[in-house]
Amino acid sequence: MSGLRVAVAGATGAVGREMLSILAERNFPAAEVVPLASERSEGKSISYAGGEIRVKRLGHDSFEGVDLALFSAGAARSLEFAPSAVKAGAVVVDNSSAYRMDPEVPLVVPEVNAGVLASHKGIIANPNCSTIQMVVVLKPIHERVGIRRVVVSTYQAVSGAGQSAVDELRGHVEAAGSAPVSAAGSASASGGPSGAGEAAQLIAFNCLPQIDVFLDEGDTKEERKMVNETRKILGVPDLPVSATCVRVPVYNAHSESVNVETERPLSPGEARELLAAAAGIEVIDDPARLAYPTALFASGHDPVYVGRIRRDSSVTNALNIWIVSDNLRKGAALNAVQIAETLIEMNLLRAA
Ligand code: 25A
Ligand code: L14
Repeated sequence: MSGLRVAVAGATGAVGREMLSILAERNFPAAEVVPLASERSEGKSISYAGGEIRVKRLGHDSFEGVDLALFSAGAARSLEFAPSAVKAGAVVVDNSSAYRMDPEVPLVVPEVNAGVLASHKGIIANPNCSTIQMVVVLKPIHERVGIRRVVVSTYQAVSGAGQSAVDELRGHVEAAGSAPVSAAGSASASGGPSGAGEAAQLIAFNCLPQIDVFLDEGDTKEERKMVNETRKILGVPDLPVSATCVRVPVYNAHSESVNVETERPLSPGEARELLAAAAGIEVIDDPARLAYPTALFASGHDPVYVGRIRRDSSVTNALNIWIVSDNLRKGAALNAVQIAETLIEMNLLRAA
């Protein structure tokens, strides 16, 4: 069998490594996988499908003969190199925020809006992880009863900020094992240890109400992304969405508390049935057995897990929902590979 030539830009990062393992695990029709990263990683071996492949340096000339390029090396690298990949004839699935709000670029979660892939012009954007797991749940509710407003608070794992942030949390936890960490003494005068440049305070044993940079109105960029991307994916440009994004000392998998106000009533029982039947969702919701999804449970798995579905009686039609998913998988690498699989099914990417 021939198969596709697939490049992974940022292959040595937290998301890039996950992309390689998901491609192998799902038997993606790849004849060859080319791992690309910075000069730091050039020449290193990286495991893929039980073997080892050699990392090459990402450059403008990396994409000759490449059919599909998965990018996860940050927005700056996507802006610089994705156009070269498209020029060379590749279809790009970009995991960064670089092109998401570009009206020419489809922003896709296959369970929600696969149809918009038909209009792609070479680049397809993979949404923000927190947005993906929320819209998978919002879509069936919106179709059934119409969504009037969404209020979400996130509990985001450090893996979202990359491998270095995971290493940093591990370092803090290990340091605390040998010497007590005091709340007052932990963050240094210079601002303390930092994650991917955004966390000026200790993340271990703490919750930081800041993900990405602050914007003019006091929102963070992560909060703004959740609002704008949710509207674009659901195709409701003026949908009222309010987000608060919080980093918590969890290694992997994001959790979210979501309040959904709807046009028409939807009982918790009906919502459970509706969501259990929806693609990509698993409902775990049995308070009598203390059954609800958690980050530790979701990490390493594909579904978007939903639980704690209950009525919010403070308004006429509203539900509270707890949503958990692996941010490196459905929130990033898995969704990107599913986009590629959907492109093949829709004959939008040269079939293998
Ligand atoms: O630059 P930005 O816009 O701030 O974005 C980069 C950040 O975004 C993360 C990414 O995670 C990084 O923290 N990221 C991107 N998309 C994401 C998403 N959807 C996302 N996080 C969550 N969800 P990362 O650090 O795990 O991965 C970075 C990958 O990008 C490659 N890369 C970086 N610069 C590059 C480049 N590739 C090509 N050209 C460039 N100029 C990077 O490759 C990695 O694959 P690498 O070779 O630089 O990384 C090798 C190892 O080195 C570690 N590392 C990272 N930073 C440093 C470092 N080591 C030493 N010093 C550093 N400053 C990495 O953890 C990796 O293991
Ligand atoms: O926009 O740090 O895809 O948890 C994904 C990871 C934003 C930040 C994105 C995190 C990034 C987020």
